[in-house]
Amino acid sequence: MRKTTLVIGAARSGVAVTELLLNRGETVVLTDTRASSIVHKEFPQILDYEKESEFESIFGIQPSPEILNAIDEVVVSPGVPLIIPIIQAAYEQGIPVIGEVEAAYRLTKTPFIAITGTNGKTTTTTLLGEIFKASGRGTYVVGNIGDPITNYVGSAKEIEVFVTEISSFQLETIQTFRPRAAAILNLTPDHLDRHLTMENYVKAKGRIFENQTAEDLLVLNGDDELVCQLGEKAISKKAYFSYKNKVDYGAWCLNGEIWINNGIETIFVCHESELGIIGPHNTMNALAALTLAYFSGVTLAVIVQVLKSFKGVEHRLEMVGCFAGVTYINDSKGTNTNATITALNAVKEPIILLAGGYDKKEDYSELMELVAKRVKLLIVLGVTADDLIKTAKTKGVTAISRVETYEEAVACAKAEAQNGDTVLLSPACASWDMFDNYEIRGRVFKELVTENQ
Ligand code: UMA
Repeated sequence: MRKTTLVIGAARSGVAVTELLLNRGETVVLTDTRASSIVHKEFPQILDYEKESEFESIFGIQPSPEILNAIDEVVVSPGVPLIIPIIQAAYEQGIPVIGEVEAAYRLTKTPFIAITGTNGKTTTTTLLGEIFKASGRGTYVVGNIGDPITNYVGSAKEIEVFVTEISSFQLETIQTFRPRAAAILNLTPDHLDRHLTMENYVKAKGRIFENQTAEDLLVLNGDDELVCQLGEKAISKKAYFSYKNKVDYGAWCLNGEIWINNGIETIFVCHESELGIIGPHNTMNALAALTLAYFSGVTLAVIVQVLKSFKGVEHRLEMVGCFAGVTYINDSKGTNTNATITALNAVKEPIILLAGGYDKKEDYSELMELVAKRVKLLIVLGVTADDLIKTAKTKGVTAISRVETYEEAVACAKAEAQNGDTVLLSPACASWDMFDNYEIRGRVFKELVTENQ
């Protein structure tokens, strides 16, 4: 009997899974609450699938639990909350519910290196991917970074590697996923609208090592108490990275020098000032990538060469340009308060900050304390605008402009900025109230900044 899979969510992950399963000769029912016209426009290949008898689509509604009668397995996209009725009904009926990461993992022999944490995932994953590529190994940089793993499962070879960014949403729906090396970069509150409590969020993150054995490597931030506590539960071989202390097995940066200890000897890596990415948070990302790469067998010479040449990623403290003496920085990937605090600490004053977006129920107090000290004008927009203004006022922030659109936000920043200022887009919120994702938000910002310059 042909296996029939219900794929929930027709965006990047769901469409990639659908294609993989159809290519394997399986039957797929693909659903999305978005209207079919929108889904078809974004993924025109679905029109071709719809001509085949092995494919059915249900768009524009939440599918009724009755359809589960014909379903063997459910594959859910990361952005779909597991509380929706169809998923709850599947759990009740004992129908397996997995995510795209698990679906990919089961169908490949290519090993995984997985990186999670609240902030720095994208930079660390990209950097590690560059290190592996420079070592000559076939490398796929995939996952939450924006490119589903299932896109490459059909073609990836066993000797190659998946360097994978993994979110808490994706970890919620793994079962057997076992990365040969994994890292937890840091843990601060994020996505509490979905996970509800910090405990649930941390638990989801900890699933990254639940299938690891003593042969697998787990790299932990030695300066983050919560990460260390969580790591105690792992049976994996542990390595640490630190900006504060030397470690017995792993890497550290002290007095501007980066070192690694492999359990036998301590080796000098390079000076912090030689890294291509700047700021203490980026040094931590570099230490994590160094530790993962070194203990996965990449030579130190290759690692050091890439650590020195890698200049960072799009939407993460990305320099857009300097116009009329004003520096514009795109940090659209700053989707939580901690990311924005990090960004504010990394750029030079005077600062005009653009913030606001989808409401993840975060507390903005700490952020606004910093805004009061470092920001000359706060421009807010999006669903969280009122909450941001309310908290900002309690912390003594007075220079606030509220706008409705990105056009208005950038126009306001351009009008107010003077020679020497930094205009920073770092919303502290997800983009989903106004955009499909933070990449589109960042690109819109960059277009508005650069037009007519
Ligand atoms: N939908 C339903 N029913 C629902 C809810 C949603 O049908 O009840 C539909 C939506 O209309 C949408 C789809 O389900 O079309 C959900 O898709 P998705 O949001 O999972 O989108 P993808 O394009 O598959 O993107 C996902 C990740 N998105 C999220 O986790 C929200 C992408 O991470 C990831 O790059 C991609 O898979 C490939 O692996 C983005 C992200 O914002 C970058 N991640 C969060 C973050 O980094 O903070 C976790």
